[in-house]
Amino acid sequence: MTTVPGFPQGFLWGAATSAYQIEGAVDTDGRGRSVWDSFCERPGAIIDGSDGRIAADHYHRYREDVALMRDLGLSGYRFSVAWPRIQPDGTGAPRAAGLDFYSRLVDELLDAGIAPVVTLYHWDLPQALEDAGGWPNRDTAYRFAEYAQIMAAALGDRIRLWTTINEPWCAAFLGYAAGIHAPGRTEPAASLAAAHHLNLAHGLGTQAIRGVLGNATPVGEVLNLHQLYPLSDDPADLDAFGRVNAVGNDIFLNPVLEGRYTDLTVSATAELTDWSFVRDGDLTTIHQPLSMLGINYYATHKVGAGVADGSPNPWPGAEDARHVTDPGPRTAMDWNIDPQGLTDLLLGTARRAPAIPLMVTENGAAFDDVAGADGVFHDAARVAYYDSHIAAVRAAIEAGAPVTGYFAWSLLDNFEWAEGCAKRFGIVHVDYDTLVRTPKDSARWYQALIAGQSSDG
Ligand code: GCO
Repeated sequence: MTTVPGFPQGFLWGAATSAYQIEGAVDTDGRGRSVWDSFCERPGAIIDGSDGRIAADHYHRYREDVALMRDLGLSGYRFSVAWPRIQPDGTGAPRAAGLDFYSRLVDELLDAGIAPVVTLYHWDLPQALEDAGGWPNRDTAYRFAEYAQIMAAALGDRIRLWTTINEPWCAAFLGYAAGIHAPGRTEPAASLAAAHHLNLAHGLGTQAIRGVLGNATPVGEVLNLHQLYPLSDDPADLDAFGRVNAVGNDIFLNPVLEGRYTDLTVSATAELTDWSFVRDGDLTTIHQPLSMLGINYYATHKVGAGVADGSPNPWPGAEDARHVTDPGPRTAMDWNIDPQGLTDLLLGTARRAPAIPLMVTENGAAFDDVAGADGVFHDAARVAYYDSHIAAVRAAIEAGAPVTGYFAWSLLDNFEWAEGCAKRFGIVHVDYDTLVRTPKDSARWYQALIAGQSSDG
């Protein structure tokens, strides 16, 4: 095993994907419908009108994809399980075909020497559970625990690391407040109940997995913590910054790390809800020992005082804040490129949760890739993005942050949610007509880094 200078022995070098974004095969082997199948049918919901019906067809090509990962030398692969393949209606007996797909995938990874890192929920809620109220409905958290128990029994000790919920901020607030992700609801009060029930699902799910596999089973959660900076030290800017931080970060971090919601989280949202959806014992349930905390990082922004314009946004209780990004180079998502933000975020999180190993569970960039005359995608901008951000992780480690893995987002070009197939995050190009995979320069660069051959390393 090689070690990349500046990174600890055993560090996981991986890539990440999610089920709805790559699998396709939405009607295959009895898979049920998810909220994303429905959302994609809503006119105007997806910028280019695309959907995940075929995506990268990974469901049929997973062997080829694992072979690609082996070739790149990855030591870890983070993927998600499509809940509707396991329980088409979100409840009841599991479907053998769904379990079998993930079981085969895991075996294939293990044969290739790649550690499987599973995410149980990456947003593809069974539509039947949404029809029963979705995440604002408390019962959804209990359904999630049942599903987690099924997966723990099926995949067992073959999994290196379980993660429960991916980016609950997006699921709760893009899905139920801003309405730009499935299920497309714009109900800020309900979105706060959704956030609490996603937290509860993490706690109940963790208990369910450890109930099957034992208390030592590695279980964590994945958050897209927002690396925010106040626009100025003007009190109005600091007030807006504080509220955005409260509903962007603290609402997820404090319950899981400390078993409480902060006063500011509650007071900032007091006009929307009285928080009566929090029941006795919930915070203890959410506050399970974390084996790791996953951080997804892309960009930074500054926050100051502004004026609510009445349009739905994903910051319930802080709808009036102004969000500004620094000028300078941007990705195709129009996100700023700020590697220092990743160092700051890792160090800040490490200070808040000193005993918990951290992983960068997603980091990467979309650019408008153009093939060279040789048919290869010379994605120099993406290489530069990875180079600077991996250096930023190294800097955080050197300053004491306990980072134990890094996962490039993403292995493959894929269905980028509301942005459809137009935004490409892969280190491997996917031709959506032929489904042919072609590693981009960034994949070769990452391969060399992992092999310890990078000039940079
Ligand atoms: C996530 C992410 C991914 C996105 C990526 C680029 O939640 O894990 O949203 O699914 O594709 O972050 O936007």
